[in-house]
Formats: sequence, structure tokens, C-alpha cells
Amino acid sequence: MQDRTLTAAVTPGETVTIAGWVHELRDLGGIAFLILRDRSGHIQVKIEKETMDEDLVEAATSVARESVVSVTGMAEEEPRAPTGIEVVPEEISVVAPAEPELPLDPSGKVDAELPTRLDNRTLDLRSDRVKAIFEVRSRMLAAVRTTFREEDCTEITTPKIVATGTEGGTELFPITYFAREAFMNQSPQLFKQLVAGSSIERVFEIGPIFRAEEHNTPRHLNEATSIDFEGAFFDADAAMTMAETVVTAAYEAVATDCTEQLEALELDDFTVPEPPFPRLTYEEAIDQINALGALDVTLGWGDDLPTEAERALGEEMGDHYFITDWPSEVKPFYIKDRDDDPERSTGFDMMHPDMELISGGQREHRHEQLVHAIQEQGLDPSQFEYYHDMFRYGMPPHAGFGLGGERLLMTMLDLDNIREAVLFPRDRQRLSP
Ligand code: AMO
Repeated sequence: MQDRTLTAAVTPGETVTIAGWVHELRDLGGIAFLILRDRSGHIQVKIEKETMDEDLVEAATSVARESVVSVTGMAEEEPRAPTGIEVVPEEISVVAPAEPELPLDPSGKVDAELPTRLDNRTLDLRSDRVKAIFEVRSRMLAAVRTTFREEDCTEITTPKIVATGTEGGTELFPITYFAREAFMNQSPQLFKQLVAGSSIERVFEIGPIFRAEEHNTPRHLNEATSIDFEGAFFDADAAMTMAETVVTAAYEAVATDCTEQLEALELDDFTVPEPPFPRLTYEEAIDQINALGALDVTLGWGDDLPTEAERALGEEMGDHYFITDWPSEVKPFYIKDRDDDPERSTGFDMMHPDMELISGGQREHRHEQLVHAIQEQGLDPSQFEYYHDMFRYGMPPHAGFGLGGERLLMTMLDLDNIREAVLFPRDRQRLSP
């Protein structure tokens, strides 16, 4: 819209045209106040019924909440107005009316259930709290990008329609690719390695991953955003340091630039984690969990860490930490075993006290050992030929990680459900919007 002034930029003494949503209408009899909202904030529009044009009064007082209106008038100082300024209108037009019955209350005064909110996301996003989540998300991703660029990484995008899975066969979404079977990509894993092994060396990608997770949990999505890194001449330790750098930079950017949003989210004790994060080996982790008596059973070598175990350990650790040296048998084929002990892998996870945020590790870069590892996991090396073949032509040692974007945001903002961190989540039930 031409010549529109944002509400935050309105200064007393000038004639302005403002446009936005009817946030609230307060009718006090002889006088009414229309609170207009735009992306920059709110402003009060004063309607004096006795003295103002009848049509204008009618337009202003009959419009339904959340309608879009345009108002032209004089801005005046008014200490009693919420922002100290009000607009005295000469002209009001309804640009896009809203129906009087709204499926949810964007002011947040009346709580709506999450499914209702997700079904009506446009309205949901009009509340300060929900809007704040996605402003933080945008800032967080920008910080991640900048940090990787500062670390000399090249941003890449890799195919989302793929011929093979990498993260375990049960979680694949099959699709029809002309007459052939194909899958939605579970991770850019193999592609990022193939590019890191070129002389580009350091790559990152922020993109969707698709997992046919059977379980509907507050921390799993069927389509998630993965923040991936891969670096040639990196080992697991160096990859962990990169992971710490990226996570910390995301927190720092949000702490510095999103004070208003953190306020809307009532996060007055927002703190930036301090690297280096403690690094526990898998063995130390299970010993601690067993000592805490968090489970009915005693964990042994090779066991996965159940959610309750992660929680108990997280509580003990209090902040981000790593679990390293996972048993080789529980890690995917591309993770390299430790040279000094093939039972132990170079695989690591970065944990937030509430959940896993990152998996990573050094990769098997030796062709023969890689083909062997693929076979060991019961997979057919010929299906991965496009990948392991390249390891015959000078593949340097390399390492990397995958960081769950929504989990990072969810833990950062203390959200109860991962669906809060995605605009249009995909889960077992939800395929639209
Ligand atoms: P992994 O499968 O552990 O590792 O995934 C990495 C991180 O991605 C996030 N994540 C998810 N978030 C929400 N819903 C899901 N269904 C979901 N699945 C994964 C988690 C997890 O820690 N290729 C490796 C990474 C690597 O080694 O570089 C991988 O994909 O935060």
C-alpha cells in the first residue's frame, strides 16, 4: 500500500495513513477506541461519535475484530493512549472484513487447543507469542548461516527425492518416481559427505528431512528441518567444537536481537550456554544413569538410552553436554569406528538436558572398510555405489553432524511441543494445512 506509515513510526503532528488489523474495539458510549495492529505494533484510533462524520463512525464501530482497515488522520500526543499517541481519523476504509465469529482468539485471552491453532495458523500467528516464536526461528537460522559462513563453509542444497535411505530402513517414506520406487530423503548425509570430499571441503545445509516415525510424540515430526555440517580433515572432536560454536551463536543472536520476542514468550531467564560443553563417554553416561537409579533396569553396553534415562542424566548435567564413543553396533554404517577399539565408534550426540539435539561423528573414509560396514548392517553395497565409489578417488578423513532445527528452537524457547516450532507441522494425523 502506498504511503502507508507503520504504527511504530507515527509521530504526533502529522497526517498519516495507517493500515492493519482491528486488534480491539472499545466502545465507551460517546467515544470509541479502535486499536489497530500492524507488524510494528499497535496504535489507538479515537472515534468521537458526536462530532465525527456519521459514515466514519459507523464504519469504525461496526467493523469486526481482525478485519483489515486503513485509517487516514492526524496523529496527536495523548498520554492516556497505550503508546502515548493516537490517530484522529478523517477517513476509515475496510480493506478486508473478517467474519465476526473467529475460530480462535488471536489476543490470546482465550486459550485454544493446539490442533485448532494449527488448523487456523494465520489467525494463530497474529498473537504476539506465536509470532515471536517464528521471529526467533528466523533470527536463529540467520545466525546459524552466518556462523557457518564465518567458518569457511559453503551452503549446499541436496536432493530430497532419493534412491536409498541412510538412517535405518523402517523410517522411509516411499514415493513413486515415474515407474520406479524412490523415497523422501531422511538426511542429506551421503550427499554432504560426497561434497565435503571434493575440494569444497566444508559444507552446510539447512533443509527438510522426512522420517516416517510411527510415534506421535511431543518431540518428533515427520518432516523436520535439519541443520547439517560436514568438514573434510575434521575429526569427531573438531566437529563437536563446530557444533558448540553454532548452537552458542544461535543463542547469542537471539539473546541480543530478540529481547521483545523473549519478553512476549515470558522468558526472562534466557541464558546462553557456555562452551566447551562437558563430554561424557557412552560408558560414563550409562554408569551415571545406573547410579542415579533412574530406571527399573540396569543399562548395559549396547543399550539405547530410553527417554527417562536421558531426562535423569539431563537433570544431573543441567546444561548442554555431549555423549561420545557410542557402541559401533548402534551407529549407522557411515560412522567410523575408533582406531584403538572397533567396538567403540567416533559417533557423538549433543544433548540438551531435555532431549537429543545433534548426532554426528567421524566418517569411514576408507573405501574397503566402508563397503564392509554397509554389508555388516545388512545393506546391499551395490545400492550405494554412487556413494562409496567416490571413496576410491581421494576421500579425505571427514566428520560432521546433523542438528534438529525444531529441537534447537523448542529447547531454546522451552516449548512443550515440537509442533509449536513449525508453521505447518507434519505428523501422523496432520497432512494439511
Ligand atoms: P539423526 O537421525 O540423529 O542423525 O538426526 C539428527 C538430528 O535431527 C533431529 N531429528 C528430528 N527432529 C524432529 N523429528 C524427527 N523425527 C527427527 N529426527 C531427527 C534430532 C537429531 O538429533 N545423518 C545423521 C547426522 C550426522 O551424522 O551428520 C542424522 O540424520 O535433533
